[in-house]
Amino acid sequence: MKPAHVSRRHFIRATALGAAASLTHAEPPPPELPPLLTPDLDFYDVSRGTPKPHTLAGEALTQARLTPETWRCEITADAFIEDPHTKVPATLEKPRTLADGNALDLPMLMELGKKHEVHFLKAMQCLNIDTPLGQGLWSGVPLREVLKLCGRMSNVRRIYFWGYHNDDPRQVFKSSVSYTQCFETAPGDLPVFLAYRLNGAPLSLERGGPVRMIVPWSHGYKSIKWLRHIFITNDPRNNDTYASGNNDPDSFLKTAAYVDKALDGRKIPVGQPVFITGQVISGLSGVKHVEYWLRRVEGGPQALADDDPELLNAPWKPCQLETQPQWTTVLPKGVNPRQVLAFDVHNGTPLSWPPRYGMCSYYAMVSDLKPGRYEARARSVDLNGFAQPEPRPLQKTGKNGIQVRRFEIVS
Ligand SMILES: Nc1nc2c(c(=O)[nH]1)N[C@H]1C(S)=C(S)[C@@H](COP(=O)(O)O)O[C@H]1N2
Ligand SMILES: [Mo]
Repeated sequence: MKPAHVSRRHFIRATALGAAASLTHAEPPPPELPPLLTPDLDFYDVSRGTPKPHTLAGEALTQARLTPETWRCEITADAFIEDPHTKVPATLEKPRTLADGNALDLPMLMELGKKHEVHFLKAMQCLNIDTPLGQGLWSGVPLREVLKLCGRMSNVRRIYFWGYHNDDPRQVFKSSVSYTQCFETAPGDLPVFLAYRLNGAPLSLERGGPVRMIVPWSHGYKSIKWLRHIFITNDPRNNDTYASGNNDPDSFLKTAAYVDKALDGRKIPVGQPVFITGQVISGLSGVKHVEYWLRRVEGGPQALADDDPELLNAPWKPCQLETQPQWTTVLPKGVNPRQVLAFDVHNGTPLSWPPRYGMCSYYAMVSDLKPGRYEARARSVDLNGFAQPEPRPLQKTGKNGIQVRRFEIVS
């Protein structure tokens, strides 16, 4: 996408809104939208463990090696074989262990960052929670560069990793990627990386600092916080913590529109416009547009399945996507938009909008509603033309059901 095209589109959009506003002078400006970069501590926190690792302090925190000075990550190889899954074990020329005093530490990782640092704008989304957790600019070093510190390796088919878990094996939260996903990133595509900064500042303890894994294309469960062990194995099986929860542990982020809860239960005086707002995540299949549907209802709430003919044949209307910002003013100082993965290296704007595996806000304004009860729904349509939640028959690869908010117009 060329910059001239982007700015022209924005110009048209702004003018169209402006013209509408001047015709009916009572119309309010577009609603205030949340920031594109969620502040670190405003993320919705999804952490297991008792106590939660980020509540540790003082001596306990140091013991857990969760301060920048004490952080260490071991890198070892799986010495076991298990017929028929593995016939020869994985090997690593130079494992990195606490016992040998050569485990990966923060200065080593930052040193690698001088040459290999990557930045990625990622929406964090739990596979099992129907609201985005936040979006940030994550910075760090690709996992493949870190593994190169261990010399020659052989018979590796999967890379497991896990975080601090109160030294209680039952609390371990672990995940994995395949050898190919780790090492064979297409040029300009998205590598798995060890993140040490979020929005330009050191990663907070709550977000998984000092160092967390980021798997750009996946739901949050792959992005292990308080990273402390990387384990290469010749076992091709996925042993993610989420695999045991009946999820698809190799799924991708889903294209999905979420509707803000603020509309729920509101009583809006007749004559006042209604804003439907929310956020849309661009998953594997991208976003073509977001659309909404208002349904007038009598009495109490009634469920409507996502494949109900009434819903499928409803008069869905287009929403506006938030316009792109001036990226240089939004990104942290020192991060050039042209260096951000999935941004155009020439003009510094995302290759798609919203960026792939990122999100932006959308909104629609409705006026002239008659008094009564209403249901507001929104859904995304992906670049294949599939309306949410298609094409999946099940939700175990990530929530993207159609959300509903109920409000009333009162006279
Ligand atoms: N060590 C560890 N990493 C973890 C988790 C955890 O409980 N422990 N939760 C995971 C899940 S299920 C999600 S959705 C994300 C949430 O990230 P956030 O708390 O930064 O929003 O972290 C992931 N990483
Ligand atoms: Mo999650």
